[in-house]
Amino acid sequence: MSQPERTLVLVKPDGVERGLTGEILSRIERKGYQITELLMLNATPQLLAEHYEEHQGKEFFEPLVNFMASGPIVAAIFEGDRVIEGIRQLAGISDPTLADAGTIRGDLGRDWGEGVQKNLIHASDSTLSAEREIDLWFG
Ligand code: FUP
Repeated sequence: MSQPERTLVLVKPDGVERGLTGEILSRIERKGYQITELLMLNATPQLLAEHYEEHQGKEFFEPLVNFMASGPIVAAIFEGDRVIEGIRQLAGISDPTLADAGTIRGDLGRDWGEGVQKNLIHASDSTLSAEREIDLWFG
């Protein structure tokens, strides 16, 4: 039998600070996916630079890393068939002002007039990034 698909979810510092950790994890659990690992941590700039390596050099990179290092993050591994696509769908698009109602970012997120999108959740976007990111945060 093949391994169940896994993905990395981060409740970002804005989600933790606003008391939305339970709501966010609960939406994913209610969809039917299972948490197999869970931790709360303060991420170092080094970890965040690796996590967001594809964005190095972009204008939002430094504000993004500063934001992600600004408070505790809840990191989780979720598993289930097509969990990567499923959680990306639940999360909604990156821009929280424009994310569809019904999604985590659309229902709970907004713009705050800062140089970075505070959009509550990170979810891996492919099997390759899921394995890389799980290794980074839980390895
Ligand atoms: P996502 O896959 O939705 O997490 O989004 P990206 O990988 O494209 O971007 C990573 C993070 O960078 C986003 F969650 C928010 C932030 N970002 C900005 O702050 N400004 C931008 O113009 C693009 C992304």
